[in-house]
Amino acid sequence: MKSLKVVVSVLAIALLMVSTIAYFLNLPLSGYILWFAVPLCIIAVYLSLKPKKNAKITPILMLMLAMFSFGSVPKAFANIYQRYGNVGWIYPDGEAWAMVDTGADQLCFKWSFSQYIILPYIGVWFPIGYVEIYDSHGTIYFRDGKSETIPTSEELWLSYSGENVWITFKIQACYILASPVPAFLTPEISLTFYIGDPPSDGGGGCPYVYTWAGQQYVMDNNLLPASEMSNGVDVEDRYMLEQPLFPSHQGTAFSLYSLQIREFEHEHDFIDQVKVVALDHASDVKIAVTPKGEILTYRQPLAPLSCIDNDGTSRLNEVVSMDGNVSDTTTYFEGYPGDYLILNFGKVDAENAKLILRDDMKCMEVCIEVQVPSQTGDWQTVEVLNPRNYWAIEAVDLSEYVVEDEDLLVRLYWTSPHRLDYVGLDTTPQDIFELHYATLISAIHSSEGNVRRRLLENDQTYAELTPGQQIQLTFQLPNNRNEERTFILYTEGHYSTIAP
Ligand SMILES: [Ca+2]
Ligand SMILES: [Ca+2]
Ligand SMILES: [Ca+2]
Repeated sequence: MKSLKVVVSVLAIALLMVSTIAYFLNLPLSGYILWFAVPLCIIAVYLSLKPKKNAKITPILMLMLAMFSFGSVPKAFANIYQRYGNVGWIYPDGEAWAMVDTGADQLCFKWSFSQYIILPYIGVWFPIGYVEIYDSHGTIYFRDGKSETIPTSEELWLSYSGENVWITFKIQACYILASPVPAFLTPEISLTFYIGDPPSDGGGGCPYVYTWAGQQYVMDNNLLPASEMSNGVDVEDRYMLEQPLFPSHQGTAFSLYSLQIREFEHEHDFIDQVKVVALDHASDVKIAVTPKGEILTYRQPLAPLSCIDNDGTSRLNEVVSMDGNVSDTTTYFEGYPGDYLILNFGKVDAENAKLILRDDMKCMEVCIEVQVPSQTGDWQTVEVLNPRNYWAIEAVDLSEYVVEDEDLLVRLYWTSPHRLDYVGLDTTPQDIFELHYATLISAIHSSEGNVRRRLLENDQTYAELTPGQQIQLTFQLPNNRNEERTFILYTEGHYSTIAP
């Protein structure tokens, strides 16, 4: 026992010395060496205290160290829509500041921390932190404190171009005294920007859903679009997630999934109920949901034979493929109130006729009306679509409007501005899929704590969001045993504009 203590102590001291020398000579890997030295130190302290009465203190010290290491993480958020902006965060004795200038295609990240030496503790300072800059497509810049020394102050400039992305600047600089007691810890500082234009909804806000994409949350789309016309009455929303949603925790039989609902500005959201449904299916089957909540499967929709707008111009090229790029007007059709498209799908010799569309641009008024010819030779509206801010796929079941030996004609009528990227008709029979209702495990509101109970039932007991607030939802689902998993988010509630 005594020899073990000697070996551990000698090894710990030796590693500490090597690491100290490496640190002050600015050699790499001093952080890695300390990863081994610190636990050895703790074990050595424990072994030497064990025969004495104060041995019980050691586990408490270890627990304290662990608690400090996993302490809460302050974050600064910024939703910067203009072409230039900055956000800063100051922590006692530490400072981080970030700036995005899309005009000059430049990012700047600046930080400074002071180094402390607290006597009488003897030890070394070592950085276990990191600096990271990532956008919603991947990492732009990364430095790891374990393999190099992170400077205590730096001004970093990077060239960058791109729009409509989130950029997060993160720094964690932990200078820990290599004794069982942490002397100085700077919690992670995170600064997040949104680069791009504000959502094109005429100045109003609305709740947005974010999905956990493995590394960070990514913005998916706005929720409850029909609330714009509901005058404060609850509406239902069924949204097939467009962005990837990865498990935040993968178990052997069950997995956890995490979503966030955020409100940026102007609106006061009242969310009565949220549910997530997972649909597991083969990879050659696709899923879409109708505004009424019917789940339709499709495979290869047929393009219309013709697609003529109200000026008599063919718009087939714009709507024949899912390639909508907002900065390329040849990839979509943009309609304004009173505009329409008449689609001819020819004779449909099948029991199913599922119209699959992809559209965007949320608006304050009633939206795209889907119409078929009526008995009187007029057009009758069979469904109303409420497009969202970003491209989303929707479906309308037209099976009952198919007339044998007659061309299937569909008119899409615009009552407010929207873009249409794609429209096609799928006539395949319904495919099989496995449906799972997810269990809501928790719903953590950014200022009110767990609001899960309020979101379970449609009972007019709401979780409310005001600008700057968010709710983090965690759902549990059995693991997917099929090839693909599609998620539908159901929300029920409404939002109203806060008077400026
Ligand atoms: Ca409720
Ligand atoms: Ca298109
Ligand atoms: Ca309700």
